[in-house]
Amino acid sequence: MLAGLNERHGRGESLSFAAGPGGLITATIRNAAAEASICLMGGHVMAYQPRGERPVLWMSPNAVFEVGKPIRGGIPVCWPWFGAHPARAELPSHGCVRTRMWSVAEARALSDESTMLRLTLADDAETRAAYPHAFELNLRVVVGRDLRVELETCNTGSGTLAYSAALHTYFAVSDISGIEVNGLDGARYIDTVGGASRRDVQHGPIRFAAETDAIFLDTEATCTIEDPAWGRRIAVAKTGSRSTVVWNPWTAKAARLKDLGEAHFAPFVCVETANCVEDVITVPSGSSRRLGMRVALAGGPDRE
Ligand code: TA6
Repeated sequence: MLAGLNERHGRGESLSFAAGPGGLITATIRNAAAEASICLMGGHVMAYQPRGERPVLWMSPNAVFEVGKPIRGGIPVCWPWFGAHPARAELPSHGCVRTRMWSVAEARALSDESTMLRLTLADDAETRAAYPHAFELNLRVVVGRDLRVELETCNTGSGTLAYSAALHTYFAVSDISGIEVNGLDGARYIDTVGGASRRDVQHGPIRFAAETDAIFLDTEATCTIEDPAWGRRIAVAKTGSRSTVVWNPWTAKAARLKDLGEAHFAPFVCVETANCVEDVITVPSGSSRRLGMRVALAGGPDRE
């Protein structure tokens, strides 16, 4: 399989496929602007690092790399539900596609500084048992000076699709207690810490001093992660998304997550480009919708 993938879609040094962590087939992209790795399981962007910069995405040192198990870090693709399934507790959290093997549909060097990989996943008996609809998902990843990720949902069935989705991105930061997230001032949100569902409105930047798990609704805002200790700002712009989820487990929840651990809650923050809760998406038969994110580094407060 690997030989076939490299024959059909390999692009020399700039894009190759190999067995990655846990033997999972992983695409490695290297171009003049950046490096990235993408696991075919889950269509999961695991790493992204512009040349001369620190890594932008974070991966848990205790992440599990096994077929059928979600990967703790990078950009998990949550679809067609977000969080716990609304009616069936036995189904996995965050949908049924982040642990499935996706196929490589297209690979292209757009320039010597930009490489595109498109992965795809269609419904099968397993997905239909959890979500009884026909669909085709396309995940387009463009790796360059910035990172663009777009999840396209195509309704290939006869009925209307209704789904929630998220690009559940783990961003690498110096220390969660020293950063802030801007862009959501005035946005309505649901505080879901401890299973709550308390609604409120955000005032000013989001700072972190405890478990934070907030679903911001009806917002198309670009968020920025200000990291003065690293002198950098990560801008997360989005298209086709009306929800943004901001999450850090802090100590107690991190300790309960075997693939995370109490010692590792500080170096990341999740800012997730999503459509969930009342921002659920409906797609008529034969139509499609796209959820997109563009991640770019800019100078932080201390850098030009
Ligand atoms: O995005 C926030 C959240 O829904 C949290 O409640 C937490 O459960 C996190 O996702 C991670 O979920 P996972 O199923 O990947 O452990």
